[in-house]
Amino acid sequence: MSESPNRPGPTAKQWAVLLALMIVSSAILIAIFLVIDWFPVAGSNVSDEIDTFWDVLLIVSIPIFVIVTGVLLFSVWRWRQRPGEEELDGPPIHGNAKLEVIWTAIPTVIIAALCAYAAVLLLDIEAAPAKGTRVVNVTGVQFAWSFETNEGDRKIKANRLVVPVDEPVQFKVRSRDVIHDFWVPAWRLKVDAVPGITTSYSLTPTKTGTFDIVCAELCGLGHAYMRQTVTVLPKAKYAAWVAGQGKPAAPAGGGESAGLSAKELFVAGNPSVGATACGTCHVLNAAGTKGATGPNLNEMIPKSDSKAAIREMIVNPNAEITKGYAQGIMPANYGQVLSAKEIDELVNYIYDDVQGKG
Ligand code: HEC
Ligand SMILES: [Cu+2]
Repeated sequence: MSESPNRPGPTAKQWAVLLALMIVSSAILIAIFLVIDWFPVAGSNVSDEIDTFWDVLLIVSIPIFVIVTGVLLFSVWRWRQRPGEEELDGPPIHGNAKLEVIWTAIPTVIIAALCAYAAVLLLDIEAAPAKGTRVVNVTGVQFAWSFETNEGDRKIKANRLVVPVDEPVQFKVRSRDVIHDFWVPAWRLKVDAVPGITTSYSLTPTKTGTFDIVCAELCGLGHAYMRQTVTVLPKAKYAAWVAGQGKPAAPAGGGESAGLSAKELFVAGNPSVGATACGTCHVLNAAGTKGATGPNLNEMIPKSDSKAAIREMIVNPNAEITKGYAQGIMPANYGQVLSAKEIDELVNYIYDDVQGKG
């Protein structure tokens, strides 16, 4: 078989055009990508550093993409098969040592530099928190987060995360069941909640407002619903919130019965035993809750249902699934973590409201 002609590479003029095109398109692409608003508001002291890192990655990667694509397209055009060459074999080429050294060395330098930058950034973000930093214990359970913090002699437990602005916080993250991941996109950091160990990160919220908390690790059927919010308050408002929370920590040995009323349980649950608030997922008029993950209890429970039937739905949620909803979303642990009395009271509370006697 005969060979096709060995066509030389680009002429000086082609090089010039190619280079100009690459520079212009890199500049345009970088401009477009930097203008795009990739992230939610920057709400913590580390958000800006992380966003800058992202910008640097874009600025470095776009020219590489353009060079690779440019060389590829030029080669397809320059060394395409011409009419009459269908039967010819390509010219024998034995590689190009100089080229290979260059295309190995340059990426090595780029990757090493980016890794060094990332490592410095990571060390900075993961620096140990100063002594006395406020600690918030975060516990993940299918499919909700609960939070606990000490303010002086008060132990504050809540299904809501509230923190003051401009004060460092360390989050100690745990899980009661499977792996979850505690992520507040506005703060940029996330960490897995792994059963059996405590993971953590620290940051300083820098913006007041309400931001999403998202579970970032597929953790079961209700994973998509494992969303809550964090409220960052000005210091004075935070102090007022703390003052309005519960009573001083119960003396040790207080046991499981926190003596919560049915309404308290429905609205706020009992994070210390792992009981997720019913109201996160259910509408109940008496409780004034608006959760939409599970059925509206006022509308879905027939008036003919007995207390025993309602009790069964709470203790054994997967025995019978309400039409239109998936199994495995409603926590199945209430029978274990609530006392019989607490469940009785919850049943009466729901029953009365459904009957219109609430
Ligand atoms: C994470 C969300 C979630 C939480 C928290 C939750 N539920 Fe549910 N619940 C559901 C879903 C989803 C269903 C429908 C599927 C099923 O039947 O298991 C449901 C079904 C029910 C039903 C049956 C309703 C009907 O259609 O007849 C009752 C009653 C109920 N829940 C009560 C409660 C009570 C009381 C609590 C708190 C102690 C609670 N739920 C907590 C999600 C939740
Ligand atoms: Cu989760």
